[in-house]
Amino acid sequence: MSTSAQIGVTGLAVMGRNLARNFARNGYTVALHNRTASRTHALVEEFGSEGDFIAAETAKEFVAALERPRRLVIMVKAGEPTDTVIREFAPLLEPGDMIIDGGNAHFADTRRRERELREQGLHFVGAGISGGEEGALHGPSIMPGGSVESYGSLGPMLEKISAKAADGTPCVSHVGPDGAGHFVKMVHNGIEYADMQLIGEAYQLLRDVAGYSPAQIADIFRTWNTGRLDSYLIEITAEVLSHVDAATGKPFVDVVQDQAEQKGTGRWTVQIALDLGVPVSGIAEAVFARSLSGHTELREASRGLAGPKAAPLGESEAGAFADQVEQALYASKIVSYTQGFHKIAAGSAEYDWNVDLGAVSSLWRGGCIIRAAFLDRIRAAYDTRPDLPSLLSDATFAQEIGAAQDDWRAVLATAVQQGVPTPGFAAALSYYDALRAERLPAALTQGQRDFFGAHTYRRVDREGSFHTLWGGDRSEVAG
Ligand code: NBP
Repeated sequence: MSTSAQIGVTGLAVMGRNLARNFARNGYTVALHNRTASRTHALVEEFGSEGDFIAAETAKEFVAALERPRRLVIMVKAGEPTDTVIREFAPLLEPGDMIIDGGNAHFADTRRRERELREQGLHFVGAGISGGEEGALHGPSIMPGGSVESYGSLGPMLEKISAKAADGTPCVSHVGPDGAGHFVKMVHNGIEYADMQLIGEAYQLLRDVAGYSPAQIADIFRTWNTGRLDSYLIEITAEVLSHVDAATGKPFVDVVQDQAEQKGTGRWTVQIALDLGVPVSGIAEAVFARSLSGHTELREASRGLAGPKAAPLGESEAGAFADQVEQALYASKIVSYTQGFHKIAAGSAEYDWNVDLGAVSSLWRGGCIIRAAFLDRIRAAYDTRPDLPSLLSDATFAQEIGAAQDDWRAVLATAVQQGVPTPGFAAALSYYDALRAERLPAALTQGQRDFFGAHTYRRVDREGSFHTLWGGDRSEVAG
């Protein structure tokens, strides 16, 4: 068996197979392994001409085929299978070797695995990979964590196989130690949930309020895709909306069941945001909206509930309304990204990762599902001011969202009057209004807590904590 492979991939389902082909197409010799050997042989049979592959049937053969330091990519189902594979391979490796987990692992698992393998002298790189199977083959966006040393060896290879932004920059960089890469991938997916929900709300408003057909809405999205909303998700939305079902001749979107699932990374984004105390309300609404859509019996039982009797817009008003929806969508998108980047900053502070937010926006500019022209602007905002407290503190975004707010409010008012659910738009606007508010009702909340639980409160005019004797003479004492 040759020992000339610069990289090995174990786990050759859609993602692993395409990633292995991508490495080979870029001139690397790739060792291949899969639990079920037939997948390994099928890859070589079908795509062997694309580059140099070394097919291995056993873990021992696979490890023996790798040049040192070994670079071994795991692309198996996230969770227990990843631990099983690590247990199988780690004893066969030597200090300095690298295990790269390209699956959608929970960042806490990545932290644990990195710690355990570091004790054996091995580098463990939790690498978030986005772009689906097409991205894996033609260039994904890659978010590697792990040690700086491992990136020194692995980075140039990842840079070669990654997507490139419009300016030619590879969509990969070292995100930070241990679980930082998988954490950032998780937030990427949370933002993806929010982007998709906001686009869905825009679609439903254009359909139910403005009365446009799916084909007309596809054209509107195509127009939007030439402006500041230019992005992969807007582009594919137009494709999906203009697709006609061959069997019925109906718009494709009308023959698909309107139930979506929420799982894995979207849910984790919200769960961990709660742990960190970061308000990712737009992402949370997107996860809940998918969850609600799946409660078919509940929805069936609620069909008879009363709704408003507002008339839909006339043809002449529809065009102006579509322009307002574009403003609402863009403003809500700014808020989603504001929340997502806040969450990354909070994770980075909690785990001491020192994540460069500008670099994250840069590596999302190509290859991944949320790739968008918009990310160039986020990059510019962090380049101008790396310690930006929030994207909304950037002068350009503040100006844009300010300019959009009248239309944003008008769209939400119409949605409410016409009974069209818009949880993403509404959560985004509430977040914006809450951040800019002079006073929030949290003062009343503190009063209530002090009343029923003597939890104490702080005053605006003096240091210290205080308690009011609510059951007595209502005088104030030090808390
Ligand atoms: P799957 O997530 O469907 O996993 C299938 C692979 O896992 C097969 O190679 C299978 O081997 C292997 N496997 C399983 Br299942 N249990 C195993 C075990 N106990 N020991 C060894 N191997 C085991 O594959 P995928 O869709 O290609 O995704 C791979 C990873 O990439 C996942 O973590 C996924 O979340 C992530 N990801 C996927 C996408 C996407 O668009 N699909 C995008 C980004 C990230 P077998 O052939 O012997 O059954």
